[in-house]
Amino acid sequence: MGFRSDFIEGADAGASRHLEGWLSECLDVWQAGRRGLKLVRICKTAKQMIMNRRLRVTALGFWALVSIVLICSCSTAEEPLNPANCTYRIINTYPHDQEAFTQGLVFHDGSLYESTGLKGSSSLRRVDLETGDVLEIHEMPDHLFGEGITIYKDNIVQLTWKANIGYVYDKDSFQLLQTFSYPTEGWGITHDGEQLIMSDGTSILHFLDPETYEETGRIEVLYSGNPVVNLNELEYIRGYIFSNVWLTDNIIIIDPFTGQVEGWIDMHELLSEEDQQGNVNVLNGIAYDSEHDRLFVTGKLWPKLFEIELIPEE
Ligand SMILES: [Ca+2]
Repeated sequence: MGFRSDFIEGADAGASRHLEGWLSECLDVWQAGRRGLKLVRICKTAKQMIMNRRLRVTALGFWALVSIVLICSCSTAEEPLNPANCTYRIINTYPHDQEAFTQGLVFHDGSLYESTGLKGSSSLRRVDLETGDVLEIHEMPDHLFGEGITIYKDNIVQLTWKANIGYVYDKDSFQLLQTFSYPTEGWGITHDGEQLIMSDGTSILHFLDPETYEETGRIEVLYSGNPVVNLNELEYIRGYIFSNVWLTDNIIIIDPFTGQVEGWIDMHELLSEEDQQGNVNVLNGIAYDSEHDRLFVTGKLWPKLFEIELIPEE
């Protein structure tokens, strides 16, 4: 989580105040200019650390470190994600297997990966985005209910709903490599490059070590001070956690450091009335193509999968 760890302590108080002021100014300027989400988040986090008086190196050293990161960030600044309330525009529409009770969705190296649920029809799939064809499938034992997936390095991690077991597969062969256990229900999972992030159907998001699968921390997701429960499928996108909220047509945008909901996306009109036939179930499934900045969403037993562009509300 970048500067999440408390690795700095004991800085000179005066220097800290100066640094805090500078970082606040930096934060305001960059937020106003919307010129780099990474930069804003680095400043924000650094400021929080100073406010918490958890510094462990000198302010001078910290200043140098931040400066280096800022320079690097400036040279690779990506379009900032605006975590405000958003509407959306449909960019592309693709076929989706209407037998797929979507519980996890990931886009990786040009392919879509999907986890499906329901006992007796749970699976892990690699799917052709354009055609919706299933290219590879691992069918789970009938007693298991598949849930979220994420791809970390060469592995696919798949949760199960109430079995308290996670499955780790080779991402290419789908060969089962290992299992691990967790005490809660398993709903959604994603990662930020350093830690796995898992939902369990409550308002809590768990951070897991991606090697040991041990919990390293957790946050409660809050909106206006109130817990947001039923957090479901997850996707980490440019510094924020996107989450489906079960039984709603909303996706929320969560600050992974504070747990605060920074934005809502109302998608109740995404699937047309004519497509809402048969057993169509709720919106669930968010995947992000980081290479081409494409955002995909679908739902359980939906006939279509959509690429959408977010449009911040004025
Ligand atoms: Ca996802």
